[in-house]
Amino acid sequence: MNEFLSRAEALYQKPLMDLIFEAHQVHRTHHDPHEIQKCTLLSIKTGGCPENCSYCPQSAHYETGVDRHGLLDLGEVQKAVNNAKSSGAQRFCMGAAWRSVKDGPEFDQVIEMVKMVKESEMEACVTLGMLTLSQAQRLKEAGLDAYNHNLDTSREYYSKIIQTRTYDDRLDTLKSVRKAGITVCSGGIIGMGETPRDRCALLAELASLDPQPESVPINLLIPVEGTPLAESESVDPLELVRTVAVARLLMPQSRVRLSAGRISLSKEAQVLAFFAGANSIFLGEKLLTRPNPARDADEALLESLKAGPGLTQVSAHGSSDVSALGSV
Ligand code: SAM
Ligand code: DTB
Ligand code: SF4
Repeated sequence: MNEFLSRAEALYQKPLMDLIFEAHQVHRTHHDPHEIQKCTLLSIKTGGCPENCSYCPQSAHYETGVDRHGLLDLGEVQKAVNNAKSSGAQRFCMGAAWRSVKDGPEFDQVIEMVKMVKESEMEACVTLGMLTLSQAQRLKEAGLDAYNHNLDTSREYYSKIIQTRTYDDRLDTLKSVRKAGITVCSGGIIGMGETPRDRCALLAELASLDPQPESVPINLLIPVEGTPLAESESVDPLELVRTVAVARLLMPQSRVRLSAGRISLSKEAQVLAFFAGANSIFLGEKLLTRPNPARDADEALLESLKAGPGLTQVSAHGSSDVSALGSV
């Protein structure tokens, strides 16, 4: 852990150009720099959660105006799975606002949902709160590929954000997930008032998991009215880029997901985050309860990564044929 922490701190403080250059080189050695994984999110059980995570619109501790909804039925999930598949999603992630999984008919229904996702040949991921080893084993048998459970922030800052369960509870769940042979998806949030040192400590904590998480979601706080973090100061997008770059360097093989908060980022900031090592996003106009970029904005984002436009194109100022320039 300490070795990762000192590395993270040294990297985070580097001149930005050096940091992203280094991160991009490592990115290219381990990943196809042209490929961005497309994931879709579905909230299968919304609101009324007994935990008090200070950022979360779904916590029952705060008045946030989120409409509570019990577990979706299988027909509703099938529709969402079909839509995701036809829009080109590779991974389908389902989230439930639970403190922990309880054995019984609701968990049985989630098992059926996982099987549905697998039948449509997408990767299946769920995030259901805390989990025991036997529950993880049942999810694995149903075909689950990944379990998302975030550490969220540094061990030191965590108790300022959540008081209803501990950092070690989270690490225990990740242990069960790993032991059951499910891949680990774990990351955090930036913009909750943490220091750059907290960001480094979070990344060091994730990097010291052995093996390292296969997926690392980096969420930018979406401040939600009614939560204790509603008035949080927004983070400079370049701090997010730094965080992504350090994640890439500490965890060369992991997929780094630019998760919540893309809606507040320019196309250019997102492209810079991809250059620094992010290679996964959520598509679709809603995350769990909060908005995500519109479909046309994301199409434009992904299009902008492809080969450059032809040299003859119509600009706002009319036709500009570059091949004609030489003859002026
Ligand atoms: N209840 C489960 C749990 O906490 O493990 C799963 C759902 S929970 C909503 C999944 C993750 O969403 C959280 O760990 C947090 O990182 C992220 N999240 C929730 N609210 C957010 C917000 N307002 N801004 C950014 N990320 C948020
Ligand atoms: C993750 O790290 N981010 C996603 C996913 N894992 C489940 C969730 C983001 C939620 C944003 C707030 C909302 O939509 O309610
Ligand atoms: Fe509940 Fe998860 Fe929200 Fe925390 S983040 S309040 S556990 S839904």
